[in-house]
Amino acid sequence: MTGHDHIARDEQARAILRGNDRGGYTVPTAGLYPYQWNWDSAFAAMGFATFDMERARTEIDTLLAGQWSSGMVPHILFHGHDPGYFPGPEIWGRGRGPIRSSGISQPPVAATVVRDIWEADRPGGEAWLRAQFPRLKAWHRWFMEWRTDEHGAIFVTHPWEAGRDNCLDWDEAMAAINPVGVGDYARCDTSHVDPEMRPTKEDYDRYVWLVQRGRRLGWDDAALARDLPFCVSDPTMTLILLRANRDLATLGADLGEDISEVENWTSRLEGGANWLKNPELGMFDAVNLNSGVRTGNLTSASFLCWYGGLDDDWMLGALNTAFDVCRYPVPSQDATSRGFDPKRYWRGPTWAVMNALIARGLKDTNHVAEARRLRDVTRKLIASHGFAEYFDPMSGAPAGGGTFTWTAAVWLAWASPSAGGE
Ligand code: 2M8
Repeated sequence: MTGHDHIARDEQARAILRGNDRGGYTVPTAGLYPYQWNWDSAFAAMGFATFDMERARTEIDTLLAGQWSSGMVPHILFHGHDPGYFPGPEIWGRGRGPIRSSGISQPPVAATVVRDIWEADRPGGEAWLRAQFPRLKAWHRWFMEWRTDEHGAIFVTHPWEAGRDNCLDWDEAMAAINPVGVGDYARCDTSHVDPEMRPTKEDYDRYVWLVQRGRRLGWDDAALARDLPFCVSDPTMTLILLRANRDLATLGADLGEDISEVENWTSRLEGGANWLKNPELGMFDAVNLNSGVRTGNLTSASFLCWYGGLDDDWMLGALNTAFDVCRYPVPSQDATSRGFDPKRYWRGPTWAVMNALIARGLKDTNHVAEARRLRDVTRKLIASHGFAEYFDPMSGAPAGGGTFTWTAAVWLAWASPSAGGE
């Protein structure tokens, strides 16, 4: 990118955020995802914070307003009804929160973004932070209560919970589910996007079957926990919560709160994160708790180790390999592996949003050159191929939805030359 080309891109990115703004919350992209998604919203706030701090604070406030009394913050908030998305509120059921929602959560990026927003504008944000802190703490407590395995790693009970819907990490656990009685349903995603870029019908049968089961049990955590047909410890959740929890402790200390409980969670999560390192193969991978099998997949979530504060030489070598093999790393699935599919969603494509998290971790653990390299390649990717949902790691071809909120947000906050920083 030369000269002032990025100024036009910045303007486009801001226009995407404004265009996807539905009044207090931002949709990931019009059509394909017409509601408020949890971690997308945290990234939207990060993007808004570069030009409209008040709007950034509102985004977080609206997200956390959907919190259930258990502390869980749902992965989708259905503020209205849009027949263009499946499965919508009528499939998830009434749920247990003040706003109609899904019954599962998503990666808790929010506390980290709240810390960024707070540190960028303390005078304007104190009352807001005081309101968000107890909500964030209750949400983290819910993870520790209902989603922590015996080692301290966070497990997911539905592939949608980790946000990496159809990644190879779920294959074994998904194959063990027999989606009996799932019935007929009509998907909407494949009318918005090329089916080659989306999960398969076999995947969707199981996604829907798991939702039907949760609804039948009234989304009651205790009832659900008695037998979890899908239960996989996951590096995305574990490493993101680990970092978010440290950020929550910093926020609590700033507010003069007692943070001992939060610090205990951090120690537990550190144990879990270390346990996710595959002792034979070297990467951080997922573990199917129902079979005890480690998945052995090197995914973009593996590279979140630095984001979680864990330094790792093996992973640094793997990052260099990803740069050698792909024009636009980091692929969501190791591009040298048999299961790699450069177009299909979380089974190969590069996601700018994951790159932003990976680079942030690299920078914080003093791998400044690698962080810069990843930023530069992501800058080139977005500058040449636009604000797509995800990209082919070999050619850079855009895939999935367009005018995507989180891609625009990470451009503004990190990848654009205007974002500054290293
Ligand atoms: C994708 O997931 C949704 C279900 O939650 C879907 O495919 O319908 C994932 O990429 C997820 O991580 C993301 O939050 C969501 C909205 O961008 O889309």
